[in-house]
Amino acid sequence: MGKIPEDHPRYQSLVAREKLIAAGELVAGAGLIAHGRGEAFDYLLGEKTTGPAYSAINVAAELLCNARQPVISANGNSIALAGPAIAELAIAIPARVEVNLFHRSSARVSGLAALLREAGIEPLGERPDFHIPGLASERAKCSRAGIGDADVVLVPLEDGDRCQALVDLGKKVIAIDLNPLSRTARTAHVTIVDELTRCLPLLITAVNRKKPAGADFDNEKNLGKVMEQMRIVLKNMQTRTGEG
Ligand code: PTJ
Repeated sequence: MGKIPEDHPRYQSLVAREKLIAAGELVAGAGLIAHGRGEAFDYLLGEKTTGPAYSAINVAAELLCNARQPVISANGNSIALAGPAIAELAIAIPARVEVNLFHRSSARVSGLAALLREAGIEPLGERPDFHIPGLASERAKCSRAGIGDADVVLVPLEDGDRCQALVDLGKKVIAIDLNPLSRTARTAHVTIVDELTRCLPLLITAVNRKKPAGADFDNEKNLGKVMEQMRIVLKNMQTRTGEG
């Protein structure tokens, strides 16, 4: 990783980019594009965890802790950006982690699994023995002992088709996605609209606290509140630049 000065105003963002680049082919080419889209939405959130994201984090923590078989589905971007935090979350819940890729190759799966082993957990995903019905992409290939039998699945940086397929299979889906307009965000039962590396430590804290989050969470309404936050950020920007 090139030396990034810690006082650079965009330090965190530059570190994230370097991590994705340093992962080489373990991150899909399309993963870099997906990251850029995420960054654009993060600007609209003021690059901060919002109130609605905190609500979703608390509900997600409760769902994961109360699940019969919680599973964290991890892809190239999520492991390159946050492998150790994913491992820490899995241990805290406790949950299994499954490497599940859209752009699947055995080299990528085993390389990403090795990164998770370095982070201290034994992941699933290298020997798929279950097929998610109704899904044409390679993401359909998964493990019965993981996503196949899971009742709650946490999916950071998801593609909308698989989110829908998991919901159709009767699973509770928690998404982490900076884009509140995405199909994933709108299909999941609980969507944390926040940056992955920013919200994982908060999710770990919420899991460890084990505080009931309340049963009246409505994902659609919560997404509406996120969009309202974006509107406020834009309005404040306009005012600051004298265009308001
Ligand atoms: O590793 P693979 O082969 O499984 O491929 C992974 C990618 C990311 C290429 C694949 O899942 C994909 O194409 O995803 P999408 O459909 O582009 O969706 C990614 C979503 O994640 C977008 O809505 C982005 O806004 C969002 N996103 C990107 N970076 C982050 C993020 N959300 C939270 N934190 C981020 N760091």
